[in-house]
Amino acid sequence: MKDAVATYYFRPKEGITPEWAAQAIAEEQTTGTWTDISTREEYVHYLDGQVENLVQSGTGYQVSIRYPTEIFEIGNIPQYLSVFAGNLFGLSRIAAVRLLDVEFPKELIPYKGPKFGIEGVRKLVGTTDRPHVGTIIKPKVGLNPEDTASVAYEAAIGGVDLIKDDETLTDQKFCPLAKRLPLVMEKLDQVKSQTGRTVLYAVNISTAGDKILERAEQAKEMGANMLMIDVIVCGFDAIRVVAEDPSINLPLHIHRTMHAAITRNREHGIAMRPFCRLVRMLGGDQLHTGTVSGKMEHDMQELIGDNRTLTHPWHALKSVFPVASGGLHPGGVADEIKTLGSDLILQAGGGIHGHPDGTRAGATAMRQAVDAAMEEIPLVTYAEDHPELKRALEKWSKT
Ligand code: CAP
Ligand code: MG
Repeated sequence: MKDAVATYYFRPKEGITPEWAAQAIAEEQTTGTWTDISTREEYVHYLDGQVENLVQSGTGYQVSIRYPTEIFEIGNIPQYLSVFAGNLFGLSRIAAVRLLDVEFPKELIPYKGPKFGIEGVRKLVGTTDRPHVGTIIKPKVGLNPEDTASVAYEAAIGGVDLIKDDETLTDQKFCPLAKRLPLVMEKLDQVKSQTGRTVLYAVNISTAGDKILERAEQAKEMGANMLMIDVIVCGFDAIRVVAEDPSINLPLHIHRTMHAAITRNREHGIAMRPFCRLVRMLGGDQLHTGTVSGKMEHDMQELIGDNRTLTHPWHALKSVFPVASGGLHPGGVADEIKTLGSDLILQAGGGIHGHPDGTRAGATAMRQAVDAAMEEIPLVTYAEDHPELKRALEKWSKT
């Protein structure tokens, strides 16, 4: 494949033909504008966008726009986004437009992708095929470093594979990163010596563009074994900058706070799919894509396709671990695995720390739910001789 091909859903306003609207998008994003211009010289036309496969789709239309590779500055993600996902969203004669996916030619991916990927993260934790269980320390802000570390210990000893900061916790006064990180790592070392298990801690290094590398380096020096970046608020290049630094060499957990402002509307904005591709090419090792059963809005088919985009072969880049998170609890685990498969991280904040018997029991209940699902035993049956799971199901569900 030589060119990049972006697929859009769109709905023109009344009186506007789909052909006109599709052409307007192609021109706005490449060599044209709203009117004829005398400066569009003949030699410029090799950069024109081409309209392809215009078809009806629901109450609107779907179209592919072929963008010549030469229009891109190789390796400049902000520039890529300006082409696929720039002015077109504001064109007033088009009522709604949503970028659904982008096919990238190899030439536009001058990146190494994930350093660890699913296999590498599994190797660190010591698993082969079961889903990983993660937790977000809750409350998301407010705990001091000592209590954060205690909660991390309880979750780790209870059985989680991954602990992460929440998106709004970075380096505030009440819980400075330089205090929190060593204390959490100390607890995880303790868990390692007690159980032999390695538990990852994704410390949130999200910050201003000119500071993120420094923060990643500090975290590495302080013993971090995983880093978390919030990709939409930090910008996609934040992943690249950290992933490409040879001195860091840590797996990257990619959270996506604010994505729903862009992805949620089924008619307008950008679907999660292109973001999955960008995160994979830029070097994220695990990425939130949503849950089947949880609290956040989702489209099931899009979710399944997003997870495939992360896990199926693509341009020889390592796969990315999809993270199911948001309102998840042990009662939902079987459905998640059934629909999304076992190359999955099941992450629960409230669903672990809200367990009637506390964090440790909550973590154990999540692991028990995973074991039950992997053995294809109904949760309620498994819960009969697994008290932590039983208590969780009593609180949240009996499925
Ligand atoms: C989950 C979470 C995550 C969401 C984000 C939260 O906590 O920490 O940020 O999962 O959603 O703050 O809601 P709970 P997504 O387990 O307590 O719900 O992964 O879809 O971006
Ligand atoms: Mg959160």
